[in-house]
Amino acid sequence: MTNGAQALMKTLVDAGVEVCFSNPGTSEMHFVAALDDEPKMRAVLALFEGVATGAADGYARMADKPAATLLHLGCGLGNGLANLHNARKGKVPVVNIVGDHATYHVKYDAQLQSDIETVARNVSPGFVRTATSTETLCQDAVEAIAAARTAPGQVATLILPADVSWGEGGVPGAPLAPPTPEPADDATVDAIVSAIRSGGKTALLMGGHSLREPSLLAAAKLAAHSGVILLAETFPTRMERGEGLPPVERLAYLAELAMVQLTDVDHLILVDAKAPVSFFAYPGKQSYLVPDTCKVHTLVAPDQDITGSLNRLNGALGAGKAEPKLQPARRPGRPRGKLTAEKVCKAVGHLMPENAIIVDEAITSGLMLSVMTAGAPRHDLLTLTGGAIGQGLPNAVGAAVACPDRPVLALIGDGSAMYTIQALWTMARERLNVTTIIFNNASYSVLNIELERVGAEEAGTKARSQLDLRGPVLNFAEMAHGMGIHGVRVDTAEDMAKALEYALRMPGPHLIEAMIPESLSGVKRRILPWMLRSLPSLPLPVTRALKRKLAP
Ligand SMILES: Cc1ncc(C[n+]2csc(CCOP(=O)(O)OP(=O)(O)O)c2C)c(N)n1
Ligand SMILES: [Mg+2]
Repeated sequence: MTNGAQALMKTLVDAGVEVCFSNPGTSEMHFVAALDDEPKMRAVLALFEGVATGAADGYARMADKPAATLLHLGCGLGNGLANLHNARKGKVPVVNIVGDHATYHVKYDAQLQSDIETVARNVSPGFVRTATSTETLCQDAVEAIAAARTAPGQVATLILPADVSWGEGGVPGAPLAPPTPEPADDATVDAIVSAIRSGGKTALLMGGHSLREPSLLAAAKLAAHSGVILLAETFPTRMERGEGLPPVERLAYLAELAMVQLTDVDHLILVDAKAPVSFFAYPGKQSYLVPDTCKVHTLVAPDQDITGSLNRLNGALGAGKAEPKLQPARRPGRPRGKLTAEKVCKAVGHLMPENAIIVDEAITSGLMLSVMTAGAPRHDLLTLTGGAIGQGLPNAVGAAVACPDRPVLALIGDGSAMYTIQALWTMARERLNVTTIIFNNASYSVLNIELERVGAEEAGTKARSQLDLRGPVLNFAEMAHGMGIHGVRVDTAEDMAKALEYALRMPGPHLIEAMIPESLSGVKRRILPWMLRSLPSLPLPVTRALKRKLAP
C-alpha cells in the first residue's frame, strides 16, 4: 500500500519537482520518511525556513521550474514568508508543502494550531489549498504544481494534514501541462508600431522573463532598427548580461534618478513589467514615476509569450534583420589600496569567471556593481525582487543547487546577511560552489540615507543607534568557520583580489568578509537629499551626469 506522503512524493518528481528545501517537524514526518523511497527527490535541509523558501526562489529562477519547500505548520510558513514574498514579486514558481495537524486534532487547538491558510494567502494568493483526503491529495498536488508553473509563475501552497499524509490509499497523479502563452495580438502590435513611428522618444521597459537572451536579442534588434531605448526594471528576477549580450540600463532605485531616466520618454512600452512606481512614498514626492506627458503601452503581459511578441513587433516594423548592439568584453583593472565597496565590485569585475551567477544583495555597497561587471564574461544576475532582505544567501543556495557546474557569487550587505545567515551551513553541508562576499560596513547604511530622505526631524543618538551595527561589530569570517565554511576577513584591495582568486579556484563554499566604510557617508550623505530635490530644476544634461556619477 502507498500512503499519502509516498504518493505525493511520486507526483512531485513526475512533474519535475526534484528538489525539496526542508525544515520539518512532527507533522511532516511521513513526508520525511517518504524521501527514502524516492531517489529522484533531493532533500536539502535548511536551519531556518527563510533559508528554505529563499533557496526555492533562487532554484526556480535558475532551473526555470519549481522546487518544493517542506515547512512546519503556520509558524514555519510564517518564518519563510519574506522570501516567499520576494518569489511572489519576482513571479517565481514555488510549491510549498506545509504540514498541518491531523484533521481530527484541529478542534483541540493544540499548541501549534494556527490558521495556515491566512498566512499562505499573502504570498500565494492564486493557490492555497488544504488537502482533505489521502485519495484526493495527489490531484491537489498536481493542481498546485500546475498553478505554480502557469506563466508567469507563482507561489502555490498545499497544506498537508498529518492523517492525509500517513493515510493509506494514496494515488500518484500525472502532471498537467501548463497552458502555452500566446503572443501579443495584431491590434496591440499595430498600436505600438504607430507609437514607435510617431517620432517621439520611445523606451521598452523590460522585466520578468524578458531579460533573458532570446527576448534581449529581439529587443536589441528593435533598438538598433527604431532607436527605441532599452530599460530594465530596478530589481530583475533574473537578468542575463555581460559580454556578447545586449546592454540594458536598469531603472534607478532612487525615484528622483529614475525620473531623470524617464523624463523625456513619450512612449513607454511594457514588456512583462509594471509601469514604474517609487519604492516608498516620500512627503511631497510623486509615487508614480511615469511623466504626465508619456503614454504607457503594454506589449506583453506577464502571462504572454514575450519573445514571440517582440518578434511580431520586429516583423511589423521590418526590424527582424537589424544588427543588435552587443556588449564588448571590458573588465576593470585590479584594485589596489585600502578597501572600499567600489573596489570590491572592481575585484569582482576584474576576476569574474565564465558563466557565473551573481546574487546581488549588496544594497548600498553594490552601487558600482553594474558598471564594474557590464563587460565581464556573460553571467546571470539575481536581485532583491520584493525588497525583503535576507534573500541573497538563500537565493545563492538555490542557484547553486540548480546549476552545480556554475560558480555562484553572493554579494551581501552585513545587515542583510544576518537575516538568513544559516544559509552558510547549508552551503557547507551540500558543498555548494558559492563564494559569498559580505560587505561589512557595520551599518544599515541605506536606512541612514532614507532617514535623511524622508525628511525625519534631525535624528539623535537613539534614532541613529537603530541603524548602526557597531558594538559589537559582527565577525562573519568567524561565523563562517562556525558553520563549516572557509572564511577570511580582508581590508585591502590586494587581499580582497587574492581571496577571491583563491575562492574561485577552490571548489566548495567560501566566505570573504570585506571590511569597508559606508559607500555614502558624511557630507556626501548629507547633501544627497538636497541634490535629489534640486534635480527637477537642473538642465537635463546636468541631471544625467549626476545620475551617472551617483548610480551608474
Ligand atoms: C524583511 C525586511 N526587514 C527590514 C527591511 C528594512 N531594511 C532595508 S535595507 C536594511 C538594511 C540593509 O543593511 P545592509 O544589508 O547592511 O546594507 P547597507 O545598507 O549597509 O548597504 C533594512 C533593515 C527590509 N527591507 N526587509
Ligand atoms: Mg551594511
